[in-house]
Amino acid sequence: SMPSLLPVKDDIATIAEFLLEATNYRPSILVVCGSGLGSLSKCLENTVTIHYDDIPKFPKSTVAGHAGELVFGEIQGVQVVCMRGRFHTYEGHDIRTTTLPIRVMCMIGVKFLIVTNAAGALNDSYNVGDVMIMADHLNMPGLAGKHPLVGPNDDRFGERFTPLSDAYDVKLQNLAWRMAKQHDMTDKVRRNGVYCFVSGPTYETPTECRLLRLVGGDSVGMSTVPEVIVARHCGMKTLGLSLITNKVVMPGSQRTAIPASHQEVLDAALATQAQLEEYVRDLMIAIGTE
Ligand code: CYT
Repeated sequence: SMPSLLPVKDDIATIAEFLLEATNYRPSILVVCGSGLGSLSKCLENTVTIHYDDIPKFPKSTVAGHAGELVFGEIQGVQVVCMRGRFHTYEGHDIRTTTLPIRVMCMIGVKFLIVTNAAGALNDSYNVGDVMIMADHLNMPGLAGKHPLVGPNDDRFGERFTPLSDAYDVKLQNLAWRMAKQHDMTDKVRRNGVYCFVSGPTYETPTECRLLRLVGGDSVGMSTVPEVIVARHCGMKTLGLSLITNKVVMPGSQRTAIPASHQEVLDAALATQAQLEEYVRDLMIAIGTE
């Protein structure tokens, strides 16, 4: 292969080395906690918490509802690391920065990504509190070149061209559906969902929502897709879950509809938290022991 143009020890390697020193955990699963979903780490035992501020070269998180820490721990012998707080491009981070933690976790041996987000429903049959199993995505900024893999390929992680037809692992989607049955959640877990990634920080206009719906979008949010792309580039298997926190406003309904707000998003997350914690805990166990 071509000699690497990158320095031998970059920020990713520096952070990975720091984390390998800071804990004996060697997690196989990374859980990225979306807005208001930091409690997904609550099920972990014997935890080691490391604040982003205390990690050399780690980006800084700026959004309310995002704590800004890594929680390492275990559940029934499965080692897991949770990111409580993620990085978004709308905070002003470079898109490569938003996905840097994924590569760090790849370097320390993580094989599975469970990525969660708070999202608006484009699909009118979805309700607030539903959990959408991601089957595909639409990367609006990515189609215009705002994409985390633009630039020289980093051969440490993967190849130049990454297929995304299998971005969301079918076995993990099926597992998530079986788990929904076990948890009596089939009325609120939605299969085969398409998540649309938009840049934010504004919520979408009614016409933008109609555009996304017309091409098959079921939910819309401001995260997740860059992380999934970088996870697939380095070969992680990915399960994506969207918590539906609001119904978007479509053209014609502005007079009666309530505009989206961050408080509404956090309130909806809070209302579903307890059930989602148990659901994701059992997914961690199932994925880690398979
Ligand atoms: N809601 C959300 N758009 C929405 O309507 N949580 C993200 C983006």
